[in-house]
Amino acid sequence: MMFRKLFTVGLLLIAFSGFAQEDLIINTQNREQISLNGTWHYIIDPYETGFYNYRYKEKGEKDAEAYWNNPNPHQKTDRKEHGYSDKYSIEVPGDWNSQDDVFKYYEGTVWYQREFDKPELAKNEHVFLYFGAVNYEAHIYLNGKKLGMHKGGFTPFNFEMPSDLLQEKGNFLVVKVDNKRHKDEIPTLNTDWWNYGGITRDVKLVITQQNFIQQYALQLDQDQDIEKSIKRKKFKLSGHIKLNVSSEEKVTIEIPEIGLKEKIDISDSKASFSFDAKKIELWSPENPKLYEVEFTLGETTLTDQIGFRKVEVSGKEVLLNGKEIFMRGISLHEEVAPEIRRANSMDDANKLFGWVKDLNANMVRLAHYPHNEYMTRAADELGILVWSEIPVYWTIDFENKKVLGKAQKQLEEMIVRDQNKASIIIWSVGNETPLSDARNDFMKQLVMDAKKMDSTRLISAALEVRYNRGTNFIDDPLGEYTDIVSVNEYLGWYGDLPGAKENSKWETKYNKPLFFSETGAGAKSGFHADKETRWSEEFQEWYYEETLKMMEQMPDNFMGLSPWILVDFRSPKRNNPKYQEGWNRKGLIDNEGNKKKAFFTLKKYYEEKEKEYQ
Ligand code: GCB
Repeated sequence: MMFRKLFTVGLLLIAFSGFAQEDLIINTQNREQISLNGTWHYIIDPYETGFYNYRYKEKGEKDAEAYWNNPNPHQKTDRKEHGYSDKYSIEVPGDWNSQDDVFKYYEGTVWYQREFDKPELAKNEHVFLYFGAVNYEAHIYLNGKKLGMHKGGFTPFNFEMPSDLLQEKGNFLVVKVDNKRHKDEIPTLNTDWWNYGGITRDVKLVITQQNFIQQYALQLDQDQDIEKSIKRKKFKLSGHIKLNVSSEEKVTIEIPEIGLKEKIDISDSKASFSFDAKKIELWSPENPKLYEVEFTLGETTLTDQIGFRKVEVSGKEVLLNGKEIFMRGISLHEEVAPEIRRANSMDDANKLFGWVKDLNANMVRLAHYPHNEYMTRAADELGILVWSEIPVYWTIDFENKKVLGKAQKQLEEMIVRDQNKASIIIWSVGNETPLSDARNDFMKQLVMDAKKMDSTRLISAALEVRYNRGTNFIDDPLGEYTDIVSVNEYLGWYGDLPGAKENSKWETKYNKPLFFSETGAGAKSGFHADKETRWSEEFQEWYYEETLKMMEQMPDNFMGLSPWILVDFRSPKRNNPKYQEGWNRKGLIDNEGNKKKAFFTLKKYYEEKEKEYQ
């Protein structure tokens, strides 16, 4: 096959050594693994009795009444005040709220426990314990020893299981999970979504060689003129690789389908590279082509399914593979509304994306936190463009430097996990954060961090509109730094009626692509009345009609929208006893899966838009 090596090897400069998520193992789906999903035991511990002694100090490691220690009594005189039992069982993955009524409104500590046998290991093999996500704070113990802790409810983490700690049989694994909200965490105390607690995503043992490929990125090089590359049928790929231990090695990257084979020299555990590739079929919503890519180190080959595409801003337009796109988007939460639980499987992803396809959308805003990896894998396969976000939402403690560190860590975990997903074209660093100097600095820093970490995607944030006497001003200072300017717009729901949209004017300070990251109105499915009656399907339909008309009169940099929201979702803030009952009703689909009238209004608009941009 024809390919030419332009440049290989170079020390990868890690820009974020201060908070780098260097240990995260990516693409666990395609690695040797043993699932620890299934039935675990639990203890509800609102007073954190298993963690603190009666003087409220963290218990000593060997304390018999620390809940990480196996409490089975040995003698009849033993005093035991805790224990794990089949009577108190819970499924993993899964939020606890949906599994038993005692958990419905619970926020606090729950201890999870299960046993497992040591996997059969060949010489030099290592075992890592991997969590897809735990909301919010997790402390992990194996056979009475602490492996570590992690904060952040929507991103993955892993710890190595030291071989001298692993027993042949009955390893006693305990996770302390705490979903209490705090002012100085991300998100903070106040959100408009349900604070589902628990081990919400897959848990697995990942078996590796002593030295293995831990992270990598492989993508179309951002610096090429994509139209020229397409014409010449010659593309430049680039990326980086990181091994888990520092060593001089060679990694081979192969894409058998196009006969590509490249050897990368690794020095000091890292390498960055670039090389040419021919015959690449680019990934797009119309043709979500994924290639089987093989990364080989020594005797071990790790495969991945990777699509290649280029997204960029050119003046007021967003180009995908050199062509202007219009984002026919929809926002969604990671929730299976009919079962009132967090989504956590490929089936769940397919169900949600089935509705997205039905709406004739080509893009999703995964609000307001990184969704599980099934979602981004499914988006890659189905050809759905993705906006992925960290939960820097509303009134974060912007003055606090430590809080910035927490946001940066979540940002990095999100990017590292999903940097090879072609579907993700936008990283968002937050939503509706209130203006102040501290906030501006904080948010600007996140934008800069995201850009440094990943130059192959657009960076944005959902900003607010300043409405004054009939004019909508887009002038949030953060807009200067983001690649596209995105705003949430609710005229006609929060303030005034939908008819007010007709004469409203728009003024934007920025000559960049303009995206509406939210717009929407509530409706109780099945409630019909005249269009001015709030909560009726007709009101919501009217809101959408007016909104879409208004969108057509936008400045020419308007390039898409992701209305709020695909499905009604649980929120503790929504307490109208007749129409809400604990649900945010802005869904186009209700919590039982029924489509409301506005679904069809937006669908029709998207059908027209699709034709217009063909
Ligand atoms: C917003 C928020 C979103 C809320 C929505 C609403 O602007 O970004 O999280 O759920 O409004 O329904 O008010």
